[in-house]
This record gives sequence, C-alpha cells and structure tokens, in this order.
Amino acid sequence: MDSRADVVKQLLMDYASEPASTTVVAFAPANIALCKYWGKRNTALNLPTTTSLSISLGHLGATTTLRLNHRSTDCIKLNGEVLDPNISFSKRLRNFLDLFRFENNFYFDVETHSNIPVAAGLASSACGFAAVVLALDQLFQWQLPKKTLSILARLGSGSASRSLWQGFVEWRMGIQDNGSDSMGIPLDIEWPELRVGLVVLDPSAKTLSSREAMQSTVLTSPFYEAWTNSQKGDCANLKQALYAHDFERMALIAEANALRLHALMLSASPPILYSNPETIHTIHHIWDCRKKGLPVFFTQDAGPNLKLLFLEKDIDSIQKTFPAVQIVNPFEPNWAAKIPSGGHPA
Ligand code: 2P0
Repeated sequence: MDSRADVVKQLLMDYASEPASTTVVAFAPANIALCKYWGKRNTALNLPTTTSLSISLGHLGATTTLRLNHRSTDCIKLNGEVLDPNISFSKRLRNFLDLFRFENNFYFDVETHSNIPVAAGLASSACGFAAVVLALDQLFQWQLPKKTLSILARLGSGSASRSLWQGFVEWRMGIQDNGSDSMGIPLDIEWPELRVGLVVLDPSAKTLSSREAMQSTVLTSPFYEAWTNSQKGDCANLKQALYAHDFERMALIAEANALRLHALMLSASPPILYSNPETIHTIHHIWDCRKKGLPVFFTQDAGPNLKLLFLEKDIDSIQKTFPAVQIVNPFEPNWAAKIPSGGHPA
C-alpha cells in the first residue's frame, strides 16, 4: 500500500525540491460540509468512505506565514502563541511537513492566524492544512493545479481537500488505492443570496478529535454501512438542489444529513455526543422559527456549535432571533479585501 511519502514523491517527481523564497503567506477559507465526511477507507492517506460536499466561508479561514528557519526543528505558532511541540496538533503538522523536507532537511516557522474559533467544530484544521499547502506551493514555486494541491492537503486532513476553493466544493471519494482520484472539485454555482450564520454555543476546544471519533464510529457503529449508503443519495440530491437554486430542498437535505451523522455517532461504542444542552435548545428554537414561517435551517459538525442556513432576505429576522449570530456571505464579491493583509487568496 502507498504511504503518504510515496504519494508526495509521485506527485512532485518533476517539481523543485529547493525553495525559491524564504518567506511566503497564504490564505485558505474554512469550509462547512452540507453533506458530511465521516470515516476513511484508508487512514494513512485520509481516503474517505463517501463523497462529501461543502460551502466555503469567504474571508473566514486561516492565513499562514511559512518561513525557512535555520534551526533543526519547526516552530509552530497559532494566533500569536507558540504551540507546545508535544501536543498532538504540533506533532501532526510536523509529521506533515516531514513530507516536504526532501533530502535537504529544511525546518519551518509556521505562523497561522485563524479568524474562526479554533477546534470548536468550525473546520479549523481544514483551512489550516490547506493554507500550509498553498504556502508550500509558493515557497517552492511549484504552481501546481488546485486539484493536486487538494490531494496534498488531504494528506494533512481529509476536509482540507475542500478548502482550496471558494463556493461549493465536492470532495469525490475516488476508488484508486493511492487516492489519485480523491480530491476536491469546485462546482460552478454562484448563489449570492445564500447566507451561513455561525452560532457559537461553546468556543472551547473539543475533548474528542474528529479523527478519533470517526475511526471509532467506523469500527463500532452497527449502522455505519447504512450511513455510507444513504450518503450517495444525499450528495446527488444536494447537487441537484444547488444547481436548481432550490433553497428549501437544499437546506432540508443538509439539515437531515447533519442529524443523521449525529445519530450515527450516538450509535458508536462508546457513544459520541458532541451536542450540549444549548445545542438541543437551539435546534428546537430553529424548528419553532420554521413553524412560524422563518426559513432557517442548520447544520452541525464535530462540536456543539451550529451553522444556520438562510437567505439574504431574512437577515433582519435572523439577527433579531439569534442575536449572537455571525453572518457570512459565502459569495461576497469583496471577500479577498477582508482577509488579514498578506494572505494570498485561494
Ligand atoms: C466534514 N468533519 O465533512 C466532517 C463533518 C467533521 C464533521 O471533516 O482525520 O478534521 O483530518 O481527515 O477532516 C472533520 O474531520 O478529519 C470533518 P481528518 P477532519 O466536514
């Protein structure tokens, strides 16, 4: 079976292994899955058991500065703080960077600024790994196609394969053993009226990582196969609704898809429950609003926070009903002007 190093070697066979710059900056957007990824057919290469589909969050994401350093270790900073090299995220990023040192043994200073709550189920590792890959592409001046960068980003974190583009992105599961066909594909759909609302109910870092949780679900849930089968229909129906700009159909599919994922997690052993009482309370509140005629829907990832789906025409009602909501326009034309200075837009 191919290792990550084999995959990188194959992809970069004809490309530079010497950096062309010493410092680069790159930005990648966070993405929210409307049809979720949860489980791998290959854990080393992050090859998924299902296709998934996401929407990117415009200027919300990770801006990463990558510098070659002259020490014999990487230094990783997140939002201004040097990370302890022994925590799992530091180890994971260092292992990922190992793939790109080639025979020269470079070390890097990696400084990431994230403008979304980190590790609260708001897709922070996805944009983090995508930004690192975009930065490496600049540092070595590879100028790789985005689909190849998506494969490289996947080796860091599965959902990172969807963070190379704005808008809707389908991550095709692929069937090849080495993952050469498992990458993000941007969908040619604009939806300027669509809005995503971030409702942070608990900003603290989660105690169970998505990585561990999804693996445990694959290994222990009696419903896992049924879930993978249901994903095929959801992805296809979601795409139809997106192309038709049918908001209600799209949002109903996304909400049901999230609920089915969380039901699946509950069926794992031991059970996985990311929701807290506030999550459940807010879900009921959303359903009550819908009954009263406000077209608002939600999705939820590996944390207690919720993301609302609604249309521009309902912004005032949403702000009144959910005062703490942070509203994102995924198709904001000026999104690049809003990212922290220096970030190279994805
Ligand atoms: C998603 N999540 O589709 C799903 C829904 C969370 C809930 O992708 O092990 O951090 O690095 O491939 O990508 C979170 O999982 O996991 C995730 P790894 P990742 O957005």
